Amino acid sequence: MPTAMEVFQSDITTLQVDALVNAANSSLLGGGGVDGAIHRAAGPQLLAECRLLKGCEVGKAKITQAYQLPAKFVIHTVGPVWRGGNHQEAALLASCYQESLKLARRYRIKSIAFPAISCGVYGYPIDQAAVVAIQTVQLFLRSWETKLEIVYFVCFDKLVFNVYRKILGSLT
Ligand code: AR6
Repeated sequence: MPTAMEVFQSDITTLQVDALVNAANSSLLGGGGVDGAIHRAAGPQLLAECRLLKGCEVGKAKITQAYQLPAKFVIHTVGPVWRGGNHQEAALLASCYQESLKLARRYRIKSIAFPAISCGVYGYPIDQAAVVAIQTVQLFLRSWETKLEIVYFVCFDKLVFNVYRKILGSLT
């Protein structure tokens, strides 16, 4: 069975999936946006485990437990800050999705939910970021055998949801 990809408008912290992806910063010690929401919902044990990880580079990913969240794991990845598009932003953003999916594969994860990494505070234009997100996930799933049954792209607002839906629709 091929892995399904679905777009969802929701607060990612409410989802009962094997893994949630967090759009973190390189300290992994929390912040605003989706990172803040995940830490608030998971509780202080998440921050305690994150402290042991000693940070994370842009484009890389690290995994923790999910504590009070309904998910089983949190995969923390650090997206690039948008600096006009000529600073490896697309490659680094693609790497966030690849490295998160590599961890999902290693942990035999069946369902994973991605937020729109870098599209908030980090300023990545959503229409470009959504193409990178969807194409990278699609390529990974074609290239590697995984236990993944479903990949969710979770959009907080309608605008982001509509962009993803249009791009996914144009591919199928
Ligand atoms: N569920 C799903 N998506 C959300 C949620 C939520 N609860 N909250 C926000 N979003 P951002 P970034 C969307 O700023 O751009 C943090 O301070 C949001 O609408 O969370 O990668 C970190 O610590 C947007 O579309 O992440 C870093 O310092 C998307 O998630 C920095 O922000 C990403 O927005 C990372 O910035």
